[in-house]
Amino acid sequence: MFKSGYVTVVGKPNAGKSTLVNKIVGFKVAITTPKPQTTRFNIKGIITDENSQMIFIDTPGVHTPKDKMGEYMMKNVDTAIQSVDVIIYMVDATKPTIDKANETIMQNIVNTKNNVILCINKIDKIEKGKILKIITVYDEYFKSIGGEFKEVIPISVYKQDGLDILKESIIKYLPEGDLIYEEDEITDITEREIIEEIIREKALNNLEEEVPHGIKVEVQRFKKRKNRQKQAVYDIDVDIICEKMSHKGIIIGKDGAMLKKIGSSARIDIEDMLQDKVNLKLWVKVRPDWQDNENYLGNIKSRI
Ligand SMILES: Nc1nc2c(ncn2[C@@H]2O[C@H](COP(=O)(O)OP(=O)(O)OP(=O)(O)O)[C@@H](O)[C@H]2O)c(=O)[nH]1
Ligand SMILES: [Mg+2]
Repeated sequence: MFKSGYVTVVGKPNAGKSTLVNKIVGFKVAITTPKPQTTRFNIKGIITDENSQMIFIDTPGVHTPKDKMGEYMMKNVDTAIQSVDVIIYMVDATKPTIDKANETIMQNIVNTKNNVILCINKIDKIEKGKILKIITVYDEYFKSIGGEFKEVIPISVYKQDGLDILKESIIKYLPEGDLIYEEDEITDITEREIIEEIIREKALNNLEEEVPHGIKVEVQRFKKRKNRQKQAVYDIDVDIICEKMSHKGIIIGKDGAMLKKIGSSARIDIEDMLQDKVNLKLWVKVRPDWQDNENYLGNIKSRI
C-alpha cells in the first residue's frame, strides 16, 4: 500500500524548520541561519521511497509583520496549513514559553482540523528532564482551544535524534495514494531561486542584524557557456538590493572586502550545486522601502 501526501512544517522563526526539511529530504532545499526570519516563502522538499512520498512544505517563521513583505510571508504560512495531511508544529526546546506567536500558530492550526504533530526540536541543548514539562504546557494549551496533538515527538535535527520516529509517525497519517510528483523530483525551488537564496544566506551569516534582513537578491543573468579549455562555465550576474545607502556601504565593506567574502562563499556553494565553474558578479543597489512595495516582492508574493 503506497502512501503519499503533504506535510507542512510551521513554527516560530529559528525553530529549525528548514534544517529539518533539508535533513529529511537529504538535499539543501532551504537556506538555514542562526538568525530569525531566514525563510521568506514556502518551499517544497520531496522525499520518495518504495512505500511513500512525503511532500514537505517549509514555511516562514510566524511573527508579527512590520511591512508588506512580512504580511506576505504570513500569507505563505496561512496557505501552507490548509488542506494538508499532516502539520508539524515545531517548537524550539530552548525557548519553550508559549507567547503570542505560539498561541496564534496553535489557534490557526486548530481551525484547519488537520492532523498535528508537536515536534520539540533542539533537545540536544536542554536537560532531558525538562522535555516533559514543555510537552505538558503545550498539550494543555492546545487542548484548551479544542485541539489535540496526534503525536508529540522530541527531536534533535543536529544529532539525528527522533527523526526516524517522526518519519514513521508522519506516514501513519498519510492517505493511501499514488505518486504526486515524479520519483526523482526533490523540490519546487528553481536553480535561480536557490542561487538567490544561497547569496542571501551568506549575507545573513556575514552581516549584522538589521542590514541582511532588508536584503533582496535578484539573479539578472544566468548563462552557461564553454571557456577556451572547452569547460562549461556559468556567468551569473546578481543584484543585491538593500533599503538604505548606508547599508550599501556596509554590504560592500572596506575596499569591497565584505562583498568579496559573500561572493566567494556563495560561489563555492553554487558550484557545488551546478557541478560546474561559476563566474559570479555581485552588484549592490539601493531601493528604499522595497519591502513595502508590492512590485518588488517577487516570489514572496507569487508562491502563495
Ligand atoms: N542545537 C541545535 N540547533 C539546531 C537544530 N536544528 C536547527 N538548529 C539551528 O537553529 C538555527 C535556525 O535553524 P533554521 O532551520 O534556519 O530555522 P527556521 O525555523 O527555518 O527559521 P526561519 O526560517 O527563520 O523561520 C540554525 O542555526 C540551525 O543550525 C538542532 O537540532 N539543535
Ligand atoms: Mg527557515
